[in-house]
Amino acid sequence: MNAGTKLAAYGVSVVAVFGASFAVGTTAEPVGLANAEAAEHSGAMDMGDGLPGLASTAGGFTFVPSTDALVAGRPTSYEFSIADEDGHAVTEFDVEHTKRMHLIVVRRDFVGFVHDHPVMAADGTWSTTLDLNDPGAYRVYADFVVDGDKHTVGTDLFVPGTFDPQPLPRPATTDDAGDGYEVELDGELVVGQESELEFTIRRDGEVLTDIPDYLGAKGHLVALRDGDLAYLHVHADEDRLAFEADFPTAGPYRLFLQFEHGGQVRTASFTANAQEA
Ligand SMILES: [Cu+2]
Repeated sequence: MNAGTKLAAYGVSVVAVFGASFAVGTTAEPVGLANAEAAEHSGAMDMGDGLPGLASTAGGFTFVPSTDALVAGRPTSYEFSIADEDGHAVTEFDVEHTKRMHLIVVRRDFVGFVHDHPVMAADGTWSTTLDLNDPGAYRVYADFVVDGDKHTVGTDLFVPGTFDPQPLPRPATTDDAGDGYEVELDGELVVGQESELEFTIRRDGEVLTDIPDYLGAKGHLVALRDGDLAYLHVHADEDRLAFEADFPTAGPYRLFLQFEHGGQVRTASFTANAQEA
C-alpha cells in the first residue's frame, strides 16, 4: 500500500467510525447527553484550566505573544493577542480595576516585577513597551475579563544574557518600598479558606492615611506561588488596603503590593508562608 492509498483508507475508516458514532448519537441521544454531563461534573471538560497563569490556554482563551525573547536593558515593544477557540483575536474585553487588560511580567525568581496596561488596536493586538534590565526567564500573565468571567493566561519570555538567579527572600512582614516608604503585612495565609491580608503604609515612621485610589482600590495585590508561579486571583477591599486571597496549597508565596502615593506607583514585595488550617 503506498502512502496515498493508506491515507485514503484511513480517511474512509475515520468517516466510517464518525458515521457510526453519529448514528449511535442520534438513536441513543440520552446516553450521549448523560456522558457529556458526567464529563462536565467530573471536571474533564475543564482540562488545562488548573490554577490561573500556569497554562497558555485556559477557559477557551490563548495567549499569543509576538515574540518570546527581548534584549536586556533596552525598551522594546511587546505585542500579543488573546485568541478565542476559533483562533480569532478577541477584541471585546470588560473593564476590571479600571483597565481592560492587566499585564504582569516577572522573572521566575521573582526579580523585576512589572505591572503594565497595554493598549489594544482595533484588530485585537495589545502592545506595550517593556524594559527588562536583567537577563533570565520571565513569566508573563495576561489578566482580563470577557463576558463577566475572569481569565489569566501565561506565557514565557526570555531575556538572553548572563542569568544570576536570586534565592527566594526570607518570609518577612515588612518591606522597604523606597523613598522612606515602609509597608507592613498583617494576616495569616491559611490554605483552602479566604485569607485576609491587610497592609499598613508608613513614611518616615508615620502611618499614611491619605492613600489615593489606584486602579479603583486602595492598592493592587498580585500573589504568586513559589516553584511554579501559579497566579492567585485576589479580591481587593474597596475602602481599606486589604485583600482576600485563597491559597491552594501550603508553602511560600511571593506577594507584590502596589499603591500610589506622591504621584508615583510604588511596589512592596513579601515572601509569606501559607499554612494548613
Ligand atoms: Cu493592572
